[in-house]
Amino acid sequence: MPRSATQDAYTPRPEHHFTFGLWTVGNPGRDPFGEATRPQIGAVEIVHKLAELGAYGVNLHDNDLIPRDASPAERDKIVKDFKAALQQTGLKVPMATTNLFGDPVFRDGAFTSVDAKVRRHALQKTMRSMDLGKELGAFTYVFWGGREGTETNASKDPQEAMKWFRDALNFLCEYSIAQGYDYKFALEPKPNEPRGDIFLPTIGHALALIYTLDHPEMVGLNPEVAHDTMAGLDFSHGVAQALEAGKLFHIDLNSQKPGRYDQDHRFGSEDPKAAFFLVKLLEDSKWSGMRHFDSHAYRTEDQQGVWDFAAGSMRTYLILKEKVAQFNADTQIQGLLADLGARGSKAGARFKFSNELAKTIQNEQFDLPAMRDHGYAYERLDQLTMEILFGVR
Ligand code: GCO
Ligand code: MN
Ligand code: MN
Repeated sequence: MPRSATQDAYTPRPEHHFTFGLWTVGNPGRDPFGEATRPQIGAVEIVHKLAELGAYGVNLHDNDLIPRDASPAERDKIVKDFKAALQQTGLKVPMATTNLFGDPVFRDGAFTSVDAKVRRHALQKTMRSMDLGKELGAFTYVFWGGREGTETNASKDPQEAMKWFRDALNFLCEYSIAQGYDYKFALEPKPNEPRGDIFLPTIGHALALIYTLDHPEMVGLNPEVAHDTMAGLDFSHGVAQALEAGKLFHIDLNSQKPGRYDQDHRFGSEDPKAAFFLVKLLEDSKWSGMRHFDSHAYRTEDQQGVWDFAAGSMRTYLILKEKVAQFNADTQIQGLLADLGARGSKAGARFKFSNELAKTIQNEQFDLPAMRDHGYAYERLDQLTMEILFGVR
């Protein structure tokens, strides 16, 4: 048993639906300035360790499991061994995706490369990877367009690139339907890295594209904490907008300091307050999706550090979930929220146009001096929230 897997109220279990990517715990610590700092952990070993730690599933890119140049016989053997490990442990593969960024052929993008042959190859690779995902039981298919973008806008017409991107998604939706795969597609926005600028940089950009597709009902979002935080945005607001639109199909949990490279740190480690409000949003709305960690251990770590990182990610989520329950049961906090409710913050307190209501509002007399004087008590509310987070309440 790894040293971090203590048995207490925060011990993860499969029903919590925590998942990791093969590429996350499998990250060997390579970065643009230095080589790997720990050996690559094999897929079968990852499956056994994650199951031991209480995870529900493991997700993958095609090439996390099957090396690029594997022969068909090698492929079949790798898939067979991987499936046997899943069978033995009960671990699931809820999500699959394609590596459309590692091979130099994708240096100018995959679905938005100016080279039409590259765009066709990207479709071929994705269709094969969708076949693999289905073979492993995946029902969500993620599209992270890491190389879809530019360093110089002299290179391609961004309007044309949007059309290529849309064509690819339409094509692959049809492929999923034709094969009877029943996939839900989840677009993952990111502002930059590895391209200087990436197309569909935010949740809002991706959402807007979805409604122009042939099958908007098949396509939603896979937002990531780090990516919105890099852009200086409030991640919970983006996730809320996706949720409200019924478009939160998947989520990448991790942690990030604003204004940096994509750090992909352990969930909750950089901004516990933002992580708390994210967990609150997901739990209060009873969102049924997978709690996926797209993050990796610090480069300083050896293999034990990787398992400490994985256990810590799940543990932090469960600790924050308990804090959410505490917030929701706190009489002082609920009293302050009831005051806001009485002022009209309750769900459903909305205005819908009718001629009659328009007339009423036109003739309404407002006590503006009193309204101007009335504070909101958010200082008290936030301090009480912080005291819950600090553990003194
Ligand atoms: C990143 C991305 C990736 C994607 C992954 C799945 O670190 O920049 O988040 O990790 O999530 O490739 O598509
Ligand atoms: Mn990331
Ligand atoms: Mn991600």
